[in-house]
Amino acid sequence: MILESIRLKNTLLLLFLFPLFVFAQDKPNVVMIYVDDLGYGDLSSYGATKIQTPHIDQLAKDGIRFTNGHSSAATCTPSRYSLMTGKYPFRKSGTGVLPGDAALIIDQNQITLPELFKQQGYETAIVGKWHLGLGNQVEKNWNEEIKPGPLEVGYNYSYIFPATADRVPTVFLEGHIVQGIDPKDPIHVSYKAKVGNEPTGLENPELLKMKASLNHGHNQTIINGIGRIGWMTGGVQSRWVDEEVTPTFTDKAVNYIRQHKDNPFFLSYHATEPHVPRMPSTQFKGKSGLGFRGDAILQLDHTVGEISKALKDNGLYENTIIIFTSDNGAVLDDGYEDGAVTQLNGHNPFGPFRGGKYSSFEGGTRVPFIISWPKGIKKSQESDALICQMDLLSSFANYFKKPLANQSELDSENIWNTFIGKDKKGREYLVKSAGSQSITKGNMKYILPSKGPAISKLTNTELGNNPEDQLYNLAQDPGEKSNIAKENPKIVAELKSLLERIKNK
Ligand code: NG6
Ligand code: CA
Repeated sequence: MILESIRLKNTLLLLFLFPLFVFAQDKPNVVMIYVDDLGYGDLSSYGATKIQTPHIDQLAKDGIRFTNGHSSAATCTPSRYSLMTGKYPFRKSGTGVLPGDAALIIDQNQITLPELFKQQGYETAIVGKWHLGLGNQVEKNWNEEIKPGPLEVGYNYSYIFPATADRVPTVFLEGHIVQGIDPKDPIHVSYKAKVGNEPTGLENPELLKMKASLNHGHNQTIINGIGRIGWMTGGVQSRWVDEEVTPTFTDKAVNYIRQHKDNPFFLSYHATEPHVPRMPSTQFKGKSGLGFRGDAILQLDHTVGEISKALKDNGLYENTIIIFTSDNGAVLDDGYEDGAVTQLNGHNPFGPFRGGKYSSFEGGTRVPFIISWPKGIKKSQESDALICQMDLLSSFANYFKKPLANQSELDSENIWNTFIGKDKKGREYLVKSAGSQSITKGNMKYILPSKGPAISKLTNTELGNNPEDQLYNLAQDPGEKSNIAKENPKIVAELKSLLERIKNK
């Protein structure tokens, strides 16, 4: 009798726990590998022949490779803003490339991609580049807690650097705290005027281990032999050594996976490669034969391999969704003499597209976009559906069956079935922000007239600016060589008014 009642109790307990157990196990982990300035043609899975990226290519073999995937903008901050909030960057002013001392630009009361996962019981973390601002104002004390930041907009854990690797302060923050702060050597940062009396690239070029390109402005405080944008003094113990940045981030990501293997997690790994300054670790220096930019891509591929391995070693790979994409297209000379131009060796980072980072042409925003999920996506698929990174927010909300309260304000669309390869159709249209805005609908792409320069003198990029309307048929002319606006006034008018409507939504 007693025995039976214990048995019954156990059965009831099991019945009660079973659904929880199954559900917890079933939730896929998500690893978002968001990289910096990687071009459409930079991966062997996207046609590169002068460089091999086997670990990233493996993700495509284990899932789906998109050929019409986009960031919402051709630079970092606005693309990241969209990824986080599901909104076009032009909905908010101040979403252009931020200086290293900028305040947080994400409204804490709105849903974000990591917040969505948090609401579903996930552990959420970001490791890597941030570039969305920190604190409530520009003037801040880097030697005390700095907030709001990633922890206030959806992440439970963060290990980041504030802006870009070429901007001061060149420090890591774990949560709210700069690592290695020392009250005897406080950090000061300014983007207005020199602080302290440390050497700058402008005054002491003989101290540089990598020269800055002419006129780019990477000639302020020298850290680790590299001139930066912005001035910094103090915090010697906090400063990174560029060669160690990626090994540090990789370790953090791998440890995070190990430590969270029993709970569903959303991990954003925001790599710094191949953004400038390209200063790979000794293991990769000189390895690609394409200069430091190529070496940085090999280093990135290695990290992706380490992340995949950590997932496999912990039995998580099958049920982890890995999303791999880049915040904008490729650029060669973005501020330093690092061999990107002189040792290009026939490598084509732009693939079949015109323009690159900063450009309204496809090279600005059409980027590698791969999703692997062995348990949920058929292997080795390819899709030419029009998709954008900002769609991840509404798509995951749909996957969790949690429609977003503010969906009507968002530009993010639910294209979940497209992301997992069940639907070959993506968005109907997409607006992209670069120098001048463009809209793509079906095969047709319209670029608004703009008086800006046709070519950036600094980076030698075709920016896509033209005082006339531009219309391209991307199916026939992916390289946007022949402007067919004059012959197609009706399509131009239609796309122009659609663009206006979206902007005034
Ligand atoms: C530009 C920098 C460039 C890079 C970029 C940001 C100059 C002339 N160029 O202003 O080197 O830092 O900003 O890149 O200062 S992004 O990928 O983070 O948007
Ligand atoms: Ca970038």
